[in-house]
Amino acid sequence: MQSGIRNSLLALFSKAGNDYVSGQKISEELGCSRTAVWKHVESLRSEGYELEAVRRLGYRIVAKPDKISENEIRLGLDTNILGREIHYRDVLPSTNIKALQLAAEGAVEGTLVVTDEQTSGRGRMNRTWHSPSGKGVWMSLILTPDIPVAKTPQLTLLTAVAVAQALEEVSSLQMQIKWPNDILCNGKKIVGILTELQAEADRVSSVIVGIGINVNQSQSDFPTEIQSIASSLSIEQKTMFDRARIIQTILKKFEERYLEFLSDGFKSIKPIWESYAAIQGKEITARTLQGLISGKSLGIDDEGVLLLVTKEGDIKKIYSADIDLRTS
Ligand code: BTX
Repeated sequence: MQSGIRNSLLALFSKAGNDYVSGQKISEELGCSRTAVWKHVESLRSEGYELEAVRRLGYRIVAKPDKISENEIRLGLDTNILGREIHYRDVLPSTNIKALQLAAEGAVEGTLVVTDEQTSGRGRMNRTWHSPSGKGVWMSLILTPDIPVAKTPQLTLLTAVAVAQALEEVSSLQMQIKWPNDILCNGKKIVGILTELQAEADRVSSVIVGIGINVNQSQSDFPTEIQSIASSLSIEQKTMFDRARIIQTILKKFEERYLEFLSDGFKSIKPIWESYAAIQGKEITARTLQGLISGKSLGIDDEGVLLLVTKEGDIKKIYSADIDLRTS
């Protein structure tokens, strides 16, 4: 089926929601014969759509394949900047690596790189991010904000806020953000964020925001070494989720927060971030490149830097670290 016809047909079903769309209506809207309508419906079925056909009423979609193609993401996407270019591949080594390459080639702001499976998914400091096929959202956004390099860590916090808001909307689960880049659900890691940068002098030329979300994994899908720290939306909510819808919701929330950030700066993000903060007032240890610093978290300052008060009463600013919650 031609992609134009396929998109129009899916748009018709999408508009109808749970209602049936008659064969007559489809043939009128698509400008094709009734026999062609039947062929198009069969072709959707072969892609994994389940369509119910009822005499005199018509057709309706009862189940969509859990696929993330460019079309699935575009259909129903409600944004102006984010996702105007979508680069989808079934398999990529890492969406961040691909996005860095596309950005260097001049990709437009808002370009989305997304894949079903990563073979070399990356975490911070060259750690591995487990990204199996068919189970998660592995995506990167290319942004070109006109901001100094020093402000880019704020984009990691902005991303965490937008993703937490989107996941709460689609799942009704409660999210928490562990500074700077983890999103937790019931104390387990559900999302990782990796922000990478291309800069000239002190100005940003592009920021790659990589987002990894565990969506439909069961506990045994995780490698043993992370089974006790990782979880997925599906494990927590005991249902499966539509990954294309998750991506659409993230792009929508992200665009809202990003436009606020560009016009008002980090102060528009800070209070929302604080409402999700998992470590506020808690005893923590920050593992920084310079060594361990322990104390009580005072939250973030107006620039998004983590503040910590040691037991000697010194206030330390933490720019980059892994955070451990202290139990003793
Ligand atoms: P991070 O360094 O904070 O976390 C990496 C650590 O998290 C690993 O060492 C491991 O312990 C644990 N881990 C690995 N995989 C998973 C998983 N699926 N769920 C929960 N915990 C896990 C976090 O780095 C940043 C991750 C960003 C991933 C996205 S995916 C799209 C984009 N492309 C890419 O290569 N990376 C980003």
